[in-house]
Amino acid sequence: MKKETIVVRTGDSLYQNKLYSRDVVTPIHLSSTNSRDEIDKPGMFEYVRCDNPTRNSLEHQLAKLENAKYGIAFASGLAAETTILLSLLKAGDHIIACSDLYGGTKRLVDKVFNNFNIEGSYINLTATENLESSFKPTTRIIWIETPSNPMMLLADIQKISQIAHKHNILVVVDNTFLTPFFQNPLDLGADIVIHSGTKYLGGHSDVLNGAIMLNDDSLYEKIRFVHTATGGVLAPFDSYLVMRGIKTLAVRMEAHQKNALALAQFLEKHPKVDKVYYPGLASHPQHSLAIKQARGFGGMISFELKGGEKKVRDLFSHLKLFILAESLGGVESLIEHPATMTHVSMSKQEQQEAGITDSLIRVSVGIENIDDLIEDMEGGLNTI
Ligand code: P1T
Repeated sequence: MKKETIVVRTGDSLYQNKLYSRDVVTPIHLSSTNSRDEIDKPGMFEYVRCDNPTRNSLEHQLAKLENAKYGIAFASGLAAETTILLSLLKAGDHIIACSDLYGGTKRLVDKVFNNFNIEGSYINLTATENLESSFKPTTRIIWIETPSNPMMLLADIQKISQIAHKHNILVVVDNTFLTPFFQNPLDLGADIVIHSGTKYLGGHSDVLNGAIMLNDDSLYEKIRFVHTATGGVLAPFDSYLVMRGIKTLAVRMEAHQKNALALAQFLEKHPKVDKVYYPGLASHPQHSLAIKQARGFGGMISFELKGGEKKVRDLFSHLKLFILAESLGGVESLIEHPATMTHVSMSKQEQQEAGITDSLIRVSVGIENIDDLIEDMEGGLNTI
């Protein structure tokens, strides 16, 4: 099945023709518990934290989307990340991640897991030549965002997986930015894919959720156990919202990408813009890797404005269509300042090392008419 069919049909396929009502759309099963015939004879479902028909339908669909054997739905992207770290690490272990990763992920490792003697190292994963020199005997996981948030750097999933596996290190890829519509990390050798489904999977800025997809049976058992044991699971109503969002993932991603490319090309030519970071531009240093490992470039752009934070504030105050807000991946265009918003939990020095300057702006390009978006941006840039 092609992605356009998977997004529309697989979520409901577990239920179609099976319920007495013959619903075309999976119902929201709100029951928090399920009856059984005898004490030792539960039915397929026992208790909502363990399994739920609506959530299971979404999980079935999540797996199909990433060409995976298993999908697991979480209450947030960070709940998914926490569950991976709790399932696979123990005190004394070490994890390597890209230097510009979502600030909340870095905070989770450095300010929560660090209390349990888990250590994080943050390195540039665009080059793989020196990767092995950053390995320690205790390194268990390489955590990749590609494209990374917010610098839009790419990491070669296939190469990194080959190197990591020689050392029995697991590769986790956060596929939030490209979504399974454009990129399937498991097919490139990664062990686990995670998503903040709050972004493109949900797609309408109205539901917090996270996902893990993977193939390995024993990793699945470990992660599923912690999912149930710690309880960061996705609620039935939210599972329904994510499934509803996924049905339009294919058309939305095409539209996001078309608009993002046009806006990136416009920004690249504007005299008040210093640099544009978008993997779909020929000027992106890893444009050829983007073409090699993904089927698209996505809808996220970052750019440097000339003139620093004051100019950024000026620009934001003149924009009418771009909404000043954190998050990304909804149908509406959002704009933000990583240094003071999404990545504020990083120290100034960490921001500098990651390339997050005071002039950096991140845009989640929506699916509005591109002429309106460019007119708004042009008006703002010409006024400051
Ligand atoms: O917000 P939550 O669903 O818990 O997901 C966390 C997360 C994980 N991975 C990536 C790449 C992310 O971008 C995020 C959340 N990011 C934002 C809220 C943001 O504005 O970048």
